[in-house]
Amino acid sequence: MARKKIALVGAGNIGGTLAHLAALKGLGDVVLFDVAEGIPQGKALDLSQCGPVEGFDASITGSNDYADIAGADVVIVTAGVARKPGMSRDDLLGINLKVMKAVGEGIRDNCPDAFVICITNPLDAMVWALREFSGLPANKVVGMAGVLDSARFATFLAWEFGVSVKDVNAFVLGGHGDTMVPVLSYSTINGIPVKDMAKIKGISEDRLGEIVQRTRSGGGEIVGLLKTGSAFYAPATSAISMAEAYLYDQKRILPCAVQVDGKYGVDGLYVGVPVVIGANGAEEVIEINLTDEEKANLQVSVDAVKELLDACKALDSSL
Ligand code: TXD
Repeated sequence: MARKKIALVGAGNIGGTLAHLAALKGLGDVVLFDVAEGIPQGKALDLSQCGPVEGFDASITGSNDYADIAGADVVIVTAGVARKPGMSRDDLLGINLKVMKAVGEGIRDNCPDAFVICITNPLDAMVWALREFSGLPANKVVGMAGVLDSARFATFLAWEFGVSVKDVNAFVLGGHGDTMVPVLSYSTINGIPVKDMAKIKGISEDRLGEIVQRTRSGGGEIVGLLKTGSAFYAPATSAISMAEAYLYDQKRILPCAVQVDGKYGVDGLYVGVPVVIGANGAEEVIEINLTDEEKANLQVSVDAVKELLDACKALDSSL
């Protein structure tokens, strides 16, 4: 059986970490693509030299030519620019929208059968635009945010309760950003609802609220510390878990940004919801019962995504 091919569009901090993880986990051969000349080639060379030490023999190459992503089974997109001082949200949206157009067309022309995972921010709008520009079926284009946001939530809960992260199952829905919805009612410590565990441990509702808030601003907390960039280890790990669910047909239920048609009162939007990921990509959106408060919070998140899509449509008349 031929090896799988993993194309990473964007060879920055997350792209490089993705390549390392994909090689370590033996997911397949890796192509790092970037518009910056030398960066993907240099990282590919450096990563290839991990092979003799780690004992992996995946081929890792760098490229500035879309032809090199031809036939990829999985494409993970991190291409784009980060917001810099003085840049408005619309400036950023305009630039990254153009990047999604180039990337979408590159995927359409070279690997239309791939499973595509978008990471570029603003996530919910960019994954939607990438689907539009690539023309791929919606089940094959998904966005990574929920796995990361849930991992952050799980980390903070494990620390608070003094238990292993392995026993924490935390759930975050909605858009990626300040409006995300950490769902306490579906979060458990090895099956014990978090709210019950909080009572057992004497942890107040206010303290749980602080943890929810820290999860919401989890990305910003890291940007504040790093100063020159955003998180990249956990975002890369999260996207790799989605790639594995697809490549190995694991049917995992993961919170991902997928096109929602009807469920959760949402129509034709990309929003973070629990979805079964298997060999057919995003196979089934799972609609869970939410409390009224969670429903209202999800609606705020959906409205924020809608606003972003309207801004994208105003910037690019082909959308
Ligand atoms: O949960 C999530 N979805 C996220 C999203 C969590 C963390 C970070 N998130 C976003 O991922 C972040 O806001 C960025 O939009 C992306 C990528 O983050 P990364 O930290 O990897 O950014 P870098 O290091 O700036 O890398 C971006 C690369 C860089 O090498 C550019 O040269 C390249 O993108 N780039 C392009 N590649 C291909 N094609 C085009 N047009 C292009 N433009 C820039």
